[in-house]
Amino acid sequence: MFNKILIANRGEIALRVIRACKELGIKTVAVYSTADADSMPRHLADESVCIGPPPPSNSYLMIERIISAAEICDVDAIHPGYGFLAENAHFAEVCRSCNIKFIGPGPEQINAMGDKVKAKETMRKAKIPVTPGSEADVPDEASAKKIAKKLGFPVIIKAAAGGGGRGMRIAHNEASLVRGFNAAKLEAEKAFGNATVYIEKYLENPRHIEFQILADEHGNVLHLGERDCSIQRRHQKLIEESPSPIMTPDLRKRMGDAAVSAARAVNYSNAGTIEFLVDKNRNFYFMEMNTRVQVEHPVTEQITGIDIVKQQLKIAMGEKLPYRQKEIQFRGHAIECRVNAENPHYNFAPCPGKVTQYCPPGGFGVRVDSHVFPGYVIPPNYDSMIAKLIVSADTRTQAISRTLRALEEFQIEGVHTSIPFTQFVVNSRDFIEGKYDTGYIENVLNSGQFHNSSVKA
Ligand code: MV4
Repeated sequence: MFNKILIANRGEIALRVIRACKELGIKTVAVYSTADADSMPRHLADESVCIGPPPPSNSYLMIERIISAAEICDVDAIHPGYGFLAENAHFAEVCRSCNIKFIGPGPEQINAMGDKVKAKETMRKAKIPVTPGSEADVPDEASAKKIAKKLGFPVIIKAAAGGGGRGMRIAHNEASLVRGFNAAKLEAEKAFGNATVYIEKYLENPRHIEFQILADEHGNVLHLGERDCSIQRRHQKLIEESPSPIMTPDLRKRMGDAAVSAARAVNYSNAGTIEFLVDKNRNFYFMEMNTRVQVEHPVTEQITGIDIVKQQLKIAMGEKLPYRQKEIQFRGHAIECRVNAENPHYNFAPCPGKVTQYCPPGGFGVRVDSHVFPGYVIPPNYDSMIAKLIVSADTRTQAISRTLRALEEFQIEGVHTSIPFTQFVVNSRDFIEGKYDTGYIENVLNSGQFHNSSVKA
């Protein structure tokens, strides 16, 4: 049993973890940078420790300071949230060596999934469909050409240490392949200190559908259904929903089984997400696994009634999952809209600063996860997400009406937000009909119907 844990994060997810701890009777320690001295997580935690100046590299990424705070406060465990150190195997290792439980999988599982080439290899061996492509690192231009010829253009070049879209290049012919291969290697070396790349057949405008899983330390693995995360701009998700408009009971069974096998293949424990690409013919391919709680986890909580963060804590305390797969029921429909402090009319430029007025929506089926309050100053140093609106209803149609109602109610003044753009998308015919893929937002912006200074006419 945990008496006290430290939350190595900030913003809404720090608050989300503190709330789960309070309900479980676990005391909390918030760590904060000087930019977050006047923040909700700091004030709601039982104790707080300043770990440095605003830049993440000098605060939320400083392993020694976080471990020092954990030792001084005598915590049993650390919850990393998402981002920052959440998928840092070295951090998980340091926690282990200091006898502090890392609330996540072990460094072995983080490593196994962090290297995307290794992860795909493991999945192939576990008979899970993976995107066709090179079965190992691609060492040089000559082998890149050979693999591309075999796959047929277009192909996509990805960084083995990447994920989330960084360091990717698409090639439609041999000339762009050679350029893309070298550019991807350089970018990967710079961004991840690892120039290893691999090549896949490029699927045109797939859907991004991911499965939430929960796995305990006793070998029990469950999936909590899918989230359709195809509505994204430059690899930043804007809207997530469950169920996916294209899901069928048969596809859910097959993808769910694959997701559970993926977790078992690496002896996983904790909450996790298996990401798939799904093509026009509903073929699905394993893409990567995220070994953390995700931003969009509330969508799944709303349709299953399961508190994923509490389950993470219980799993880390050594408890067994309290359900079997057949007991998991999916009820109704949930949609999450991320609210970012950015100007959608001006190339989505970040817009930090003081929130002079803040009045979130409410009512039946409306949940807002946010650390913002009137007078809060959004620091320029971190991600621009300031709130998540999660709406649930019996049907997708009702969830869309409720989302539009709630977005209309949401009053944020002092900074620009992504709300007007989200309203435009949720109101669009193709979204309403569930006809969208990962190219959707780009198409909406290129259509010129939403005024955006950066997009050429
Ligand atoms: C792909 C792909 C098409 N074919 N791989 C983007 C994020 C990174 N994790 C992998 N990504 C993609 N990989 C193949 N073989 C298209 C994407 C992709 C994408 C995937 C999910 C969500 C949004 C996306 C937007 C553009 C490209």
